[in-house]
Amino acid sequence: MSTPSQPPTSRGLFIVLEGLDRSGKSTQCELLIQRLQAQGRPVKGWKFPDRTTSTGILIDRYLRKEVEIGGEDGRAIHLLFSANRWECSTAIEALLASGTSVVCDRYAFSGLAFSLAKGLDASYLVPPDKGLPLPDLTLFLSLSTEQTKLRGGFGDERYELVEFQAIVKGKFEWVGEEVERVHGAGKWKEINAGGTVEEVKEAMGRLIDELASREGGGVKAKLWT
Ligand code: FDM
Ligand code: MG
Repeated sequence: MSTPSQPPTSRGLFIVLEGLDRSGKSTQCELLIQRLQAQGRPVKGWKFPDRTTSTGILIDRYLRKEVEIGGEDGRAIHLLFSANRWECSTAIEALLASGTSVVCDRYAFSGLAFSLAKGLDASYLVPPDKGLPLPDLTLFLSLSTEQTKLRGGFGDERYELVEFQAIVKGKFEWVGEEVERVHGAGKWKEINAGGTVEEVKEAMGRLIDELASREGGGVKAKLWT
């Protein structure tokens, strides 16, 4: 007699939140994690740059302006941010395969938008991230430059300048179009982050529930391929 077969574990959902500083990403990541948990899905939060890994420790020092990495030329630091993702990619892939969903605060799209804003070319920037786990959905929390200014409270880290953030915002628009061109229209959704915490949470929740009802589990695919 054969043993009853286990139902196959459905793959976890890989959800990324992107947006400018002060857009409420971290709060909304937390709320999304709570929502998925309440639905009985195992879920883990992640954050890029992951400042806890070997490359992340160096990136953290770079962002806090304690060290220079390549100076004005942004190529070395771009590769380091990408390496930081690769360093974590096996662990993320294992979580997803085991049925745990991952909610990630920033990913390769920040890498692309920020480095594009420094004037580097996409043909240089995209290849290092090619083959990373592809998110099932990326939510872009969009906030006008004016609203960003009103929220204020930028810290002292590198890139935390209103003028630079405005350039990054424009680059994110291009990145979103590129995601849709390469991976299809459903993979990138813009959310108006100008509402209250509750409103943004509800708008995101609707999209996630829709994704979950469509996919059940996530779909294994690779970024930019
Ligand atoms: N950033 C983040 C990059 O420039 N490239 C990347 O690949 C990633 C993931 O690092 F200004 C930038 C974006 C932000 C800074 O991010 C640190 P947090 O979310 O403030 O830790
Ligand atoms: Mg920051």
